[in-house]
Amino acid sequence: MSEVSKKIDHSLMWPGVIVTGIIGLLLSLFPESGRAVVDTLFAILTHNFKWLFLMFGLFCVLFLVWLGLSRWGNIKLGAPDDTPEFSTYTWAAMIFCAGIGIAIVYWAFIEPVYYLNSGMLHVDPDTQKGLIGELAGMYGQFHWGITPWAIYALPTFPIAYAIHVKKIPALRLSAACRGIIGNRADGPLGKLIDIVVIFAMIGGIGTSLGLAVPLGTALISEITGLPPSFSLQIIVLIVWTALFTVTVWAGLKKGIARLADLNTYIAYFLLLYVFIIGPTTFILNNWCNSLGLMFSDFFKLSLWTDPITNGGFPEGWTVFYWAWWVAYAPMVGLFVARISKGRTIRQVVFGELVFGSLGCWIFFAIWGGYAINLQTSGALDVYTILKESGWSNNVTIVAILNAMPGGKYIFIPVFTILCSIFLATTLNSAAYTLSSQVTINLSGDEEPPRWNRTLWGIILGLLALGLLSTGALKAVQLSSIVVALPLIPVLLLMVFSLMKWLKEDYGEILKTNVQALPPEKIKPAV
Ligand code: NM2
Repeated sequence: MSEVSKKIDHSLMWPGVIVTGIIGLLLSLFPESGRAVVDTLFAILTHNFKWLFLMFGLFCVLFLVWLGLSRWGNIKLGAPDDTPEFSTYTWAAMIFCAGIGIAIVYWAFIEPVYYLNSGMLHVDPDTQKGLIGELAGMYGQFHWGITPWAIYALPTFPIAYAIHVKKIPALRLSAACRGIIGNRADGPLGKLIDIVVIFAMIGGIGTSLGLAVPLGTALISEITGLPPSFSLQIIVLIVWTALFTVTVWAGLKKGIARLADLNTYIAYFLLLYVFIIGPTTFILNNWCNSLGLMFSDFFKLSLWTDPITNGGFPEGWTVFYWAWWVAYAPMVGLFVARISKGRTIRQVVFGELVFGSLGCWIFFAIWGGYAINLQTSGALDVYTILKESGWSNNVTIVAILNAMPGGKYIFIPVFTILCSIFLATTLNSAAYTLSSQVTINLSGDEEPPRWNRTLWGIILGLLALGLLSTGALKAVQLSSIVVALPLIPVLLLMVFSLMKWLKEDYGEILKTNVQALPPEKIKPAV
């Protein structure tokens, strides 16, 4: 099919484009009132729904572990003779790279520094220094481990089952709800579901861009000596968006893929760098300890709402993170479903939970461990830097990086390249997924029209501009929280749909033959 003849589903595309454009513009024009609205909305949503986000996160873990271990785990995502397309290593690496970008680079260094003084779990940072230091390591492993990966994994199964077993030719989430909503997937209900998904993607990416641009600016200003002003942020954003737009326009899909590969090597290098310059032993001891604390307190951490003192920790961290992963879950789910044909449900459940968590844990163990050690060993008072810079994450990250041997001339420049490539690849896959969502009847290997991809890139840039204008981290966080809330019922609907399909297709077979292969012929869903 040629590019021109591909049709855009306007009723899906315009709500997202227009609303995002308007929000981006309003926030840039009225940053002061924008900040006030953001504060109120943030407080209302997180306070009223923190229980929901936390329970949903835990539900994802429990459901998937049950699914993977149960007899349903034997079911293959595909036809009986389908085999996996990729080796397990490549597959795991692809899953990790699809789900992880600039965010981990950003938070791994700075997140534990906040924890060192946060009063989390009512521990007093002044009198219980040892415990708070240990918890700082633990929380990183918790917030970037099993639960987030379970949130990512949840939509993978209904989508994979819909496309590989039911052979539904639509790469949309409404299609994966068919088990329950049937042909209403083609009507207004299906449309509503897909619009919710599009907003979720936009909101999640807004958070990523809102964090990445100031960090990129701080790094560039450190290298060039230019002051990290708002105008420099805008320049960075414009240059990044322009670079990205040109790449998309020129159709350099291969180029982006190669950049993504290169980035994994850069990340290995930077992880090894810190691991070797050390404190190597502390990093290992602290990691081991953090995992122990996390596993032992897993349920408590998962459900801690701080209902009496309402100190804001669960809202500002756990709830925000869960929402952000929820917002990205459809995008990652669509991707992982596509690359997992021929694997069993069990393999995909545990592959995603184990490899995904392990990847994130290593970043936090090494970079986070390094930052904790700076503080607890007295080498650098990172917390005071954070406080005195007016809670500027970026100033603090740069200070942490500068404290390393070779920080200024080796680590920071390479780190800047890492951030830029991460940003370009995230933006690229986001624009790509968004435009394939609004293109009608796009099959697995077709490209959505490039004007459409470019338009999404620009709209996302505009949203980032608006979020940055408010200058508030809360605005950036809210972007994910608002969109994640309506997505939760959609994800649950998909789960019910999956279970209904599994029971219909395999319920009888699995009663007599636990190691069942897929039935020769599964009733088509449409
Ligand atoms: N998550 C992993 O910006 C990014 O790195 C994209 C963000 C959901 C926090 C993923």
